[in-house]
Amino acid sequence: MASEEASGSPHRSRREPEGRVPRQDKYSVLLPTYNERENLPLIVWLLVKSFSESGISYEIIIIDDGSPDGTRDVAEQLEKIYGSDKILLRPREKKLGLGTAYIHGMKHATGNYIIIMDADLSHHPKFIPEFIRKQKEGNFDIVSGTRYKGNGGVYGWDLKRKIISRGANFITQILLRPGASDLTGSFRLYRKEVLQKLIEKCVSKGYVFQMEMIVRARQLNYTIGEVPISFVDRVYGESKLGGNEIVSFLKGLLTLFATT
Ligand SMILES: Nc1nc2c(ncn2[C@@H]2O[C@H](COP(=O)(O)OP(=O)(O)OP(=O)(O)O)[C@@H](O)[C@H]2O)c(=O)[nH]1
Ligand SMILES: [Mg+2]
Repeated sequence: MASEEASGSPHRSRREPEGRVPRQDKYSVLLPTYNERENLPLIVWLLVKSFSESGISYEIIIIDDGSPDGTRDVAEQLEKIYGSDKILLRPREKKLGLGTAYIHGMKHATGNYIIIMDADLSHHPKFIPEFIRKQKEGNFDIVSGTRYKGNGGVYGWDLKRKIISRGANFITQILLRPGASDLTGSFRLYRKEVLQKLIEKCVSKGYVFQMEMIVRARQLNYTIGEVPISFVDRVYGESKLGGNEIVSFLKGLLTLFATT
């Protein structure tokens, strides 16, 4: 399928007038949350604004993993405010990790495109119309936000965190040559069937998961477009990046290097 598309078969959407999205395209946003009570109302408001201003059909699927801070109650309120066709709360009892949160969310998605992003306001919804434009422009299977190209960047991180992120990207570029500039980021748009295929193939959990998705995408000859994004460190809530994550990232990277 990917090769067909990559070979440039004429695509209906290319004939659409500038800025118009064909009626049948629908975008499902997967929003995993763990202790995001303060962030959730804002991110949802920004998403709704961004989609409605550009006349794009969408739904927002919130996958809350039993957050002790009451994120789920906030999500229920939002469902009431915006309507249960726009906000779909699909919670799980306990914290089961991000990888399976995406799988769970995708089961409920009715869109033909899936957008994955963090709920902590590090990823700004204003970039989504650009992702969509980019996808149409090159008929890409995946569009990945990148902090490491063009106007992309990172704000609010200390030097240590910047070095870790840059370092992880750099080592991976050298070892696996994946053909995308931001491998550890998680702000991306996928064709639904592409994401499904990739999730089936991916074995890793934790931080290395995002990177594996891109590496596998290359193997399967999926095409990847990139959009520069500015990434802002979370203001509310706690960061979960610790020494353990770094060690497991390196282990995962070496496993991928050895097995792909
Ligand atoms: N459903 C679910 N969501 C999670 C889980 N772990 C993290 N998240 C959410 O996934 C997104 C990314 O996690 P973050 O904690 O922001 O990870 P990060 O961006 O790498 O690190 P910091 O922003 O520095 O904490 C956020 O929206 C989290 O709330 C989980 O186990 N289950
Ligand atoms: Mg974050």
